[in-house]
Amino acid sequence: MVRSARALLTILGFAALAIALSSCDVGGLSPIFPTPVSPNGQGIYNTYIGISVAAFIVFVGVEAALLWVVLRYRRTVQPLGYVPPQVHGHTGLEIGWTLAPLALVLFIAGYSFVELQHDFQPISNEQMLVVVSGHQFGWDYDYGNGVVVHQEGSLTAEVTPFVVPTKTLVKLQFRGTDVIHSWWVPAISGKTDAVPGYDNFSWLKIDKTGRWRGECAELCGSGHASMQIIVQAMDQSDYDAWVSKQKSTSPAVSPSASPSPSQ
Ligand SMILES: [Cu+2]
Repeated sequence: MVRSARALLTILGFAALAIALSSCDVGGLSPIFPTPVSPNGQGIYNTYIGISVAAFIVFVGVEAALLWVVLRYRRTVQPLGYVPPQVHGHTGLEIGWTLAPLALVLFIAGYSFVELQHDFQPISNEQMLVVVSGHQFGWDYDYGNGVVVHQEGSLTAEVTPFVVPTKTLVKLQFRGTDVIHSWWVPAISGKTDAVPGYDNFSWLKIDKTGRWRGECAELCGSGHASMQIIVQAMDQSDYDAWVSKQKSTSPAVSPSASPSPSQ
């Protein structure tokens, strides 16, 4: 009776936790992995799913073995004074349960390492380079053609999007101007640290138009929460129009040739 009450309480507890988690929306990023839109985001997604499946199989196997031993060999079904077979020091078992987890962990390490090399090395076949600088508190995107996007904004304010053309391999070069920040847009790429004095690299290639959210993933000071990120992918023609609009409105690119009207 006590046992079934305990089991019921456990089930109710898990159910409450599941309901609480499913309804929690604090306005941040979704706790569920978004649909990847860049090949590196897809690679990270596949790695995540692959490791999760292996972890789930191990979890179910271990729990099943545990339950089987607990139920099959429980004291009430054994004769009085029963002592189970002793396997302490069994060489085969010792080697088996050392090597199997080791092999699994080494496989996960190797698989992840290859994926990370693919995502965070400076590529050389890019069609476009953008230098992304993190500062307290915002991001600057330097396109190298005079266009610089300043991105600052909180969850409640409008965030200026970092605009990229679709179907274009964009190399991203990250740097920090004060402290360490981390550029993270889950649907596009993994977290990439923007470090003062040291450049990190990633890339993106988005085939469809749309907007994706991200945020700074490294606690960098009191305005950390305002380092929201929006990446917007536009068709090439829309992108070209956007670039010329930026150039015409940016004082750094086209300084006014006419004298100032005010003296
Ligand atoms: Cu930051």
